[in-house]
Amino acid sequence: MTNTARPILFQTGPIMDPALAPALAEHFTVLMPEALEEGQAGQVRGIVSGVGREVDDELMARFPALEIVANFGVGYDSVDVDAAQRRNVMVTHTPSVLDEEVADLTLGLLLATVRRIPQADRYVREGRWPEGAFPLSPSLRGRKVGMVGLGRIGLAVARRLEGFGVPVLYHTRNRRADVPYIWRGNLVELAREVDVLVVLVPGGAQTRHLVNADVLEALGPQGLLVNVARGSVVDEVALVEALRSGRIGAAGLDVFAQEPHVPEALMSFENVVVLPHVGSGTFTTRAAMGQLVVDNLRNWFAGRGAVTPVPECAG
Ligand code: NAP
Ligand code: 8YV
Repeated sequence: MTNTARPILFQTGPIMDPALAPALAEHFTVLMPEALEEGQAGQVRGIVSGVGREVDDELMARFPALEIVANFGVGYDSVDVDAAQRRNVMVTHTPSVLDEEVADLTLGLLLATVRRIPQADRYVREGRWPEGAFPLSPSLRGRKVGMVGLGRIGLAVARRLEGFGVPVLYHTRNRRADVPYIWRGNLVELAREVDVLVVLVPGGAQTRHLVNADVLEALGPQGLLVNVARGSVVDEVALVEALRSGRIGAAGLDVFAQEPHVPEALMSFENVVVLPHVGSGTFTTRAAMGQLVVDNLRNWFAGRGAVTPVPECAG
């Protein structure tokens, strides 16, 4: 039978949505790591987690009454879903509500990288304009874009790219029958064929270093890499080397392997634009994500099941 008492949740750390804490506090007792007292672990029925904070078997083992892990974010690579399933624990995430926002940011990052917008801004602020005009930049005109991943967000990016008048190709494991874009089953072949790679696949073991030295080599000296997925998807050492040797032209990065640490080497390149993982980072979209976390937890504890379970836990 469902326990209807005010459920106790463990939150793995701070989450960047001002509305989330009060919304959770309305329905649940939320314990932060520093507030968890001896003897309370046995009462914890849910975990609220966020990107970059591991929810592994060891953490779940601390909470014998655990029923659900609600992840604030669509990407749930920091949650050990296999371990959760072995423990009969539901895992939820926040798909769809952030697609358009992340797609906007992706286009912004792409344009910022190819047209060197942050560099031009620095040029003006540093008072260098009177010395002469800002150097000319590469162009998006006449170039092809290869999507690495064409799911919810990738598709929203591809649709925007149609408006920019550039051909779109994509690489996924499964060819989609419902899109007009050309599919390539081999990522190196795709990289050879396009000028820009936009990475939007999930993180985790399956995609670790999917974008490796061979892919970067194939992208070529005029090629541009945009990564909004997870830092783990790109071999950062290979990326630094490709930039150092001019084997690729530029990179725009919203995500990194060891966030919030960004390798000094990456920041030393003038042709690299770095962002602090802000793909979904607006008031409205973070609030929508927070609301979905709350809805998942409320539905679950009311005995109505999860609203947006991760695919492994659905059905
Ligand atoms: P999604 O709808 O599940 O789409 C994932 C896409 O990746 C699918 O097209 C899938 O196609 C493809 N894919 C999965 N594994 C692959 C592999 N091994 N090789 C090639 N393609 C693969 O996910 P989404 O909602 O678009 O989100 C994508 C990711 O973006 C999230 O998981 C998250 O990590 C990241 N994200 C980042 C931010 C940010 O702030 N920077 C915000 C939101 C999301 P197949 O299954 O056919 O391979
Ligand atoms: C994060 C994200 O959730 O949804 C994802 O997978 O990467 C982002 O939306 C956000 O940065 C909060 O950590």
